[in-house]
Amino acid sequence: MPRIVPPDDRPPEFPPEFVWGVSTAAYQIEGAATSDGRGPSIWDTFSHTPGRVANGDTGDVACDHYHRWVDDLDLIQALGVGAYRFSVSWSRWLPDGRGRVNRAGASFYDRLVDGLLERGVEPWLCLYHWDLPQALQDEGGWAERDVVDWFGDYAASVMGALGDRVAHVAMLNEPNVVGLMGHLLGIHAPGQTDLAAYAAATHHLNLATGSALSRLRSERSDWRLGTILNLQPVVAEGDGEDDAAASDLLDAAWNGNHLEPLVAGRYPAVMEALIGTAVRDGDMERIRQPLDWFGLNLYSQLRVAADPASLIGLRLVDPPDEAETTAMGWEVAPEALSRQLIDAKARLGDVPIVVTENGAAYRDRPGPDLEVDDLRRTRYLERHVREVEAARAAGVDVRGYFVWSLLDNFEWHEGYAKRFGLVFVDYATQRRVPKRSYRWYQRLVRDGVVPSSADVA
Ligand code: IFM
Repeated sequence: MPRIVPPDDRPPEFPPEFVWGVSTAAYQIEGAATSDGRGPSIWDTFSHTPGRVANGDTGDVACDHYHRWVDDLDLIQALGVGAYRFSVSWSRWLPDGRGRVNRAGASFYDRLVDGLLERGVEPWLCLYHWDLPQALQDEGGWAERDVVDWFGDYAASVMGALGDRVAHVAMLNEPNVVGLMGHLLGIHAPGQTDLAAYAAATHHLNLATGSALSRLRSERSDWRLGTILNLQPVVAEGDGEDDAAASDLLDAAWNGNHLEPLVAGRYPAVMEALIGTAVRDGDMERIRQPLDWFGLNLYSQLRVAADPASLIGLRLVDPPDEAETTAMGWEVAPEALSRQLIDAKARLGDVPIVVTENGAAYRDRPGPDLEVDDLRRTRYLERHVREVEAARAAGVDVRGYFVWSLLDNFEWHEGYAKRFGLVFVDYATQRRVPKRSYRWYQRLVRDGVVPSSADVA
């Protein structure tokens, strides 16, 4: 696909109503894993299993946000963003996954929401960011069809309590990662490597999304309901027919398995035989629901080649030597963002799109006072925001952009070594120190014009 260039060389500009935000997730920042009646989640179990997470790291303490949320909200306010996307920990809300609400846990989110509103920051609430209650995993988790109702009841409970102050709600964050990494590759919780579990979980994640969307919509018409997918363009290395087939398969597994059911009420053709085993009459209609907004998370692109020796006939290809990569090994490919936005518009039609995550991990080297001159992250963000501008200029209705992440945090199976924050966290003392990228973003949000990363110290 050709590179998209803005129509002229004027500085990119964003209108005042454009939503600037930062994103986090409960298990990655809250800590307080056993405080105030929180029940265990699959990530507690997984991270406490030796060998699962780098360095033996767990989310037990993380950024201790559960106790330091006031300071963290002050950092958000000083950043100047209009919105903060956070997730609710299902097992903090419902320790057993269903039934009894944990009042102390629920009141944490109550105070958080009030604290945001007092600071003029709009809460964007994500109902599920990967931390399924362990009690529900013990009954089959996402591979068990009952999870659709468990999730719907939990969603209704959270929104029943917070929905008088929270309008923007996302159902799930990145169900493709939950399915692929959690149930097929086993590198995320619950650590399964089971094709049947993957197929069932994939379908139940979609069904839970659609069912909760329609349930919440029937309860209140002024909630702005959406969901969040991680989509990445797939690039075939090689031009053989088998490379094209490999690319189609990866595109279906990574992107299509969740986007196509949502917008078109069907699975990608190459996936139908596998996932169809979990589908019952009427399911696809339940999944295909109108959205008030669609959340796109994008970090990079995927390169793939045919590989007859692999079980599934493909292998991921490393970026070329000359390509710039982040500490995750992900290729820096800003143009993937405008391409993906344009592609998403083609599939979603008029649904407004919000970039709900974009950011980069680097090996930040703090100075003597822990200050971090993260020019590479700042440059990464600058280049990606320019692609958002390019996509808008090309007619895509992008309404907002959220940086991942406010704080350095627990990066799942990579532990704490991978830092994505605009704010450096010294885990020994829990001291927070804004990085150069924080100041750069502060200026962008203030002016609505993309500053050059070189101009912000
Ligand atoms: O940290 C994660 C986040 O939880 C989901 N999206 C990708 C981020 C970086 O890996």
